[in-house]
This record gives sequence, C-alpha cells and structure tokens, in this order.
Amino acid sequence: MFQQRALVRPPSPRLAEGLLTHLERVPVDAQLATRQWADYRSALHDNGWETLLAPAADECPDGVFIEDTMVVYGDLAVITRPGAVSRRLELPGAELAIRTLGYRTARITDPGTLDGGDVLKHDRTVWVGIGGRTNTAGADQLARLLAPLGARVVPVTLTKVLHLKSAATALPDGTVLGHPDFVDDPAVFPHFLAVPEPEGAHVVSLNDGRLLISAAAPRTTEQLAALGYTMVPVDISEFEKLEGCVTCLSVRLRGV
Ligand code: CIR
Repeated sequence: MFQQRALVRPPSPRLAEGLLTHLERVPVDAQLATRQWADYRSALHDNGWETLLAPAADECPDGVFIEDTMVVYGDLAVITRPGAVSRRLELPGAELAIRTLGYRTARITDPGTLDGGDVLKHDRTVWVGIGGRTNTAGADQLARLLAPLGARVVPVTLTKVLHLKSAATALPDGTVLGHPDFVDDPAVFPHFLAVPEPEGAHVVSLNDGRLLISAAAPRTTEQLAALGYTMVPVDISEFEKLEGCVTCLSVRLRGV
C-alpha cells in the first residue's frame, strides 16, 4: 500500500533550545509540536509514504530536522557534516537508521561542511547552497561522491536564508519554486516560479501530483492548486519558529 519510504525522527524534549540564525526566539509549545509532528507523519502516510523512525536523539534539540544529516542519492547515503557543530551529535543515530535500510554510506569530512537542507535534487541535477552551513569543500566532496551515480552538482550562492531548501524547492516537472526575497539569483534555475510567501517556497512532492506545503502559505497553496496540483497543507508552526520547514522533517528515499 505504501509506494515510498521516508525517515523521520521524533522531536527532542529539548526542541525549544533549537538553533536560531535569522529569527528571534519565541516560546515553543512542546505538546503542540509533538501533535504537529504526528500530523506530518500522517500526511505522509495518507499520501503513500511509509515513515520509518530513526532512533530518538533526545539530547539534540534540532534532531527532528533529520534531513540535514544525510543526502540520499540512488543506493548511497552521504552522511553530512553539519555546519553547526552542535548538530553533529545527530549523525550516528541517523547513519545507523539508513544503514539498517541497506544503503551504502559515505561521509563529508573536514574541512567540508554540508547540511542536507542545502541540497536540492531534481533528476540528475543537484543544486547545493553555499552559505552559513555548507561550504565549497563540502559541495566539492558531495560532487565527487555523486558523480559516479551520474549526478551533477551545481553550487548556488546563498546569503539570505539558512538553507537552500528554505528558499527554493522543486516541483515534479523540475520548476523551482522560490521566494524572490530569499533566492540570491533565480537565474541559476532553468525554470523558476516566484511564490508570494516565504513559507510557500518549500514543498515536498508526494505522489500523483500531490504537494505537501506549510499551512502558513495559503496564497501559494492557491497558486499551486490553480496549476493542477493537489495541495496537502500541514501546520508546522512550532518547527517554523526554529527555522524548520516541511522538507527538513523527513528524508525521502526516492531513488534519486
Ligand atoms: C537549525 O538551525 O539547524 C535548526 N534550528 C533548523 C534546521 C532546519 N533545517 C532545514 O531547513 N533543512
């Protein structure tokens, strides 16, 4: 019944201590976050995605943002080296989980840094945001690891937002959605579609033309519905307070 699988990790009891770069800290409702995370999983399940749990990392406030720990391409999972040193404690459990699923693993190593949230894949193109978390050495290492699998890494300058995928994500046809205030140079993407809300810039492509999107982006939801997509809004307000988005709460295991 499930067509695909995704890795997720439960929120830590220390979620409210998560890192902040661009936002002011505001109180996080831990119980609401737990409910929102369960609803996020349900939205994946209801749309054909089985979710598999990585071991909890209760000591890691940002552990729920599991996408940052790895880049999965084909049968290879590249374990990242997050730009924020405190987040490197999240790696062992994430690596264990993906190895248990039978993936080969490789690692980004010093001096490289790379966050999975900076890696936007579409087909054989892999855009990598070079900014506060990911450096050129990390992108170069990823390029070398993915080249044998036929992927081409394209570095993208990122100065206005935490991660590339906070600013831009891809539709199934390869069009890259983004918010103009946060994408440094939309021309790096062959097909770019501006959206009206920052929270609308990150969608997860589910199955059969369905898109997971933040409930905080009603105008973008309307815009994409008018293009023929079936929109699946989820309220992730407590994660958005920590600069998270719909993409970073899971690692989708798509094959590429
Ligand atoms: C951090 O600053 O690392 C976390 N508070 C948020 C990470 C969100 N990850 C993502 O957008 N890929």
